[in-house]
Amino acid sequence: MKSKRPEGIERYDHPAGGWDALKAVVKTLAHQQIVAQGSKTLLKANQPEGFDCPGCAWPDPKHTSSFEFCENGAKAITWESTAKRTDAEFFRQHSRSELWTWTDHELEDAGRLTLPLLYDQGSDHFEQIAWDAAFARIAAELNKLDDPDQAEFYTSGRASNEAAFLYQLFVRAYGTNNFPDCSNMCHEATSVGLPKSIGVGKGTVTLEDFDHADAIFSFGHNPGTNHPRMMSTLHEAARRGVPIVVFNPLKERALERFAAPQDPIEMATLSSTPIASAYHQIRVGGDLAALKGIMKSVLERDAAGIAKRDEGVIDRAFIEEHTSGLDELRADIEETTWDEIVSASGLSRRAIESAADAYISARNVIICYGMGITQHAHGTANVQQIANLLLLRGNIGRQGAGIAPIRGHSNVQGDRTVGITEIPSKSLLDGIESAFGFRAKAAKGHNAIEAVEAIIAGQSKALVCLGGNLAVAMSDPKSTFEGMRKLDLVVHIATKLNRSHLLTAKTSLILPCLGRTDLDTQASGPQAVTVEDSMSMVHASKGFLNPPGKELRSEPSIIAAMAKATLGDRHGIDWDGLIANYDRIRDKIEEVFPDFFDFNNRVRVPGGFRLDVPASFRRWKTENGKANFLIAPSMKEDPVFVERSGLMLTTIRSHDQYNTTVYGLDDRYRGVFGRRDVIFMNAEDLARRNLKEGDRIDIEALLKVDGTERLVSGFTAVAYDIPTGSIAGYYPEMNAVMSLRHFDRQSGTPSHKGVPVIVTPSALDQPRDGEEPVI
Ligand SMILES: Nc1nc2c(c(=O)[nH]1)N[C@H]1C(S)=C(S)[C@@H](COP(=O)(O)OP(=O)(O)OC[C@H]3O[C@@H](n4cnc5c(=O)[nH]c(N)nc54)[C@H](O)[C@@H]3O)O[C@H]1N2
Ligand SMILES: Nc1nc2c(c(=O)[nH]1)N[C@H]1C(S)=C(S)[C@@H](COP(=O)(O)OP(=O)(O)OC[C@H]3O[C@@H](n4cnc5c(=O)[nH]c(N)nc54)[C@H](O)[C@@H]3O)O[C@H]1N2
Ligand SMILES: [Mo]
Repeated sequence: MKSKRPEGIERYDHPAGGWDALKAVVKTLAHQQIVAQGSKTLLKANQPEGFDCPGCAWPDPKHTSSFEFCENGAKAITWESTAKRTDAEFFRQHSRSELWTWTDHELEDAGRLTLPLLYDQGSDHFEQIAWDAAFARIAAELNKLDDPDQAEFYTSGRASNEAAFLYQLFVRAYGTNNFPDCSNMCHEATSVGLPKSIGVGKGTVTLEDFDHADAIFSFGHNPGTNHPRMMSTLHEAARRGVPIVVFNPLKERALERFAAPQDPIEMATLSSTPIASAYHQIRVGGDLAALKGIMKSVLERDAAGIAKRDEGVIDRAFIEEHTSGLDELRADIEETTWDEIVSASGLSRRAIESAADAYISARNVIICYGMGITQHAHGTANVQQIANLLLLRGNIGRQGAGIAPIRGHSNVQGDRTVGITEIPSKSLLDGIESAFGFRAKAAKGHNAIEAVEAIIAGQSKALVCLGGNLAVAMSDPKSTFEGMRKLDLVVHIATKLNRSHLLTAKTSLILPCLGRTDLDTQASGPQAVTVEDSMSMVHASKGFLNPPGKELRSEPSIIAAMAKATLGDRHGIDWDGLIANYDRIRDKIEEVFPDFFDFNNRVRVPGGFRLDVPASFRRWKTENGKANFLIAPSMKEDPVFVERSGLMLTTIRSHDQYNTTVYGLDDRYRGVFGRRDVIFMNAEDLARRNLKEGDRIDIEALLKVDGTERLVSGFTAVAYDIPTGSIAGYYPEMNAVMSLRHFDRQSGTPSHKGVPVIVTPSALDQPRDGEEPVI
């Protein structure tokens, strides 16, 4: 007899996409009370004359003429263009303490923020404050600090280039480089790893390159959920017969098969297209080993070829002319045994050799990767091994080949390009000096982990957040929350209410801003902003919906007003002039960053323009002027872990969330409905612990980095197709088992995808003294 599955856990056999995706959109529109104005918005997303969808950073095809359907893009847009509002009455009714008891979903679902708010400790309520009074308050608090380095300025990756540029200008003029950024928790391993390998911290491919690829490799990203427009590209490639080789511990449905909602035949016949030609269910954290294994196989075959006097399989001419370090890499790979590779990756030698075959057989190869690669203690090393593998066959800097880090937030790459960085380069400081006449500080500031640690230690006293939900996105909410409550000043510029806003300090303000879909009108008329996608294309985005209220202001205008109030006429920057017409901000961006030459004209061409990525043209901006093969120190994510009988936890996004924004409680493709309190485990791992599916379990961090116990209790075990030794749970719920000290030492990226844990029957269900056991 088939055993009953836990509540809300079902088999989901449909392909990704298809009618279920269309149905999900209709449901979202209804839930957000979207009226005609809002539903038309969907048609303007990612059109040459429309706005940039805030859903992801996947590029738009050059000649978009038809609406590209994307379920999760639709969710992101309707979530922002909702008819729901939080107004003065809302905050009169609900105290801060009451709101704290709401779920993350309920907080954001209350609707768009419409008023500038100041928290009143006496009444425990947020109350409306006039904009000028808010700015005066912020200025007074910031100017009161002994040192500008006692303030932290966080950026989440939705901010436009214009907003981010003004923000970094304000913060540098104020006097610090403390720029914690969501990118520090995301693709920092790319930004730090690739410059040493290929001289630029960005991907080298364009969307057109996918049309010329002969094989595509995908490591650790889930496009069906997190960058669904990429599915059009993969769907097309699969239909052309291009092998798509996937490395992922979970069988993500969209990487298995996909029905394109744009394809009338697939929709009418309920058919779908297989996507992956080979699916390697790697152990969590096993990528370094798999990559070394593929390279080992490539080098072995090359040696065999040379012995037989053929030309081998690596690109000798390219390696000779363009690279350095192959001998060292070869020695490292030769030292790594197949036994080690097989045990660390969880894949058989044959499986790895078959991937090497696919790699060698293809003339042009693109490797795509996401958080499954970067959010590891060896995130930077992972990224560099991907670059090594590509370099072996000259797969960087020519058509149809290259490295494709799939970015997260829609403008996370742009924010970094226009100056959000805690480590300013000399050229950035020179640029600011020539455009604005002051020399900004050069000393390194704080990244995200360092900022939170400084807040917890009481060294930093003020926190300004340009969007995001830092406290919930970060590891170790217990310490993070406690730290933030001790601040003197906290300011959130935001569209929707979230838990970070409720961590009130001595002075706490929430400032409501316009989103991507909203019309932004300044003195010279309606304004457009610009963004940069994952493939370095910069284009304009113009909202057109009536803003949710009269009081809302644009992000650039809020930043400019904060700067003006704080700095007075220090440095003589004409903040009002810059805001009156965003073309003036773009002129200044161009002055600081010459790569944006002729910015205002080039961005008016539909589709925009591509920033220079020297490695795409085999210009290597590294210290030695070459592309470098780099060695990874070790394959073991965490040596302590290997010696004990723990499990490696990875944290993943459900289909119904955008980072800390929880749209709903379903994760359709994984067969989870109406809940998030589950842990995916291999049946053998359950049995070994005398557990069965449906049991309640506790998950505890194995590494007590600072002697602290970190655990979450009462989650439900779900038997799932995942390698033994690996388990998965949802972000952000699982952040409570993570220590702030567990991160990639090279890039500072938290190890969100490699947390050693132990799983035990839940203490909540254990009989206490004198109690009957719960059956
Ligand atoms: N709808 C939606 N879109 C989004 C987001 C969202 O939350 N919702 N977030 C945005 C942001 S900021 C980002 S950064 C991106 C994130 O996009 P992704 O990079 O796709 O992020 P994750 O969901 O964290 O999933 C990573 C994938 O890696 C796999 N994985 C986990 N551990 C490992 C491992 O050790 N090795 C390998 N090879 N794979 C592993 C997981 O099974 C999962 O399929 O998406 C962006 N777009
Ligand atoms: N365990 C674990 N932790 C993770 C991750 C993981 O995979 N696992 N992923 C990490 C990653 S990749 C990232 S990028 C971070 C995300 O960290 P953040 O970027 O800080 O978090 P978000 O959830 O994207 O922020 C959501 C909030 O942004 C605000 N917002 C939305 N749109 C706008 C806008 O247009 N303007 C402004 N000003 N505010 C807006 C809303 O108030 C909303 O509540 O989390 C990281 N944390
Ligand atoms: Mo991200």
